[in-house]
Amino acid sequence: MKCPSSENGMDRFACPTRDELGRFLCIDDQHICDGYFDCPHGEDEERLSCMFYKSTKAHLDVLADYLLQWARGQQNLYFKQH
Ligand SMILES: [Ca+2]
Repeated sequence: MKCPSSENGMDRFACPTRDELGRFLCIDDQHICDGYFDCPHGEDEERLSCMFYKSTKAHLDVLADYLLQWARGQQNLYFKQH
């Protein structure tokens, strides 16, 4: 089950279970772990997967910051040398 991206290009995720009509629901990235049940059984607010999701996201943010700083450092080095 693959969800199409939303209009603004954000990733969307399919809930692991179907709703009462047998449909798979797609929810936006931002609706995961936002405190509201968006999946039929509230899987998007599952405590363990939220912990995993949040920590993964936090790690990615740290990594992105690091890469940004590294890239800036490389740029500074480049400008100093030339
Ligand atoms: Ca939610």
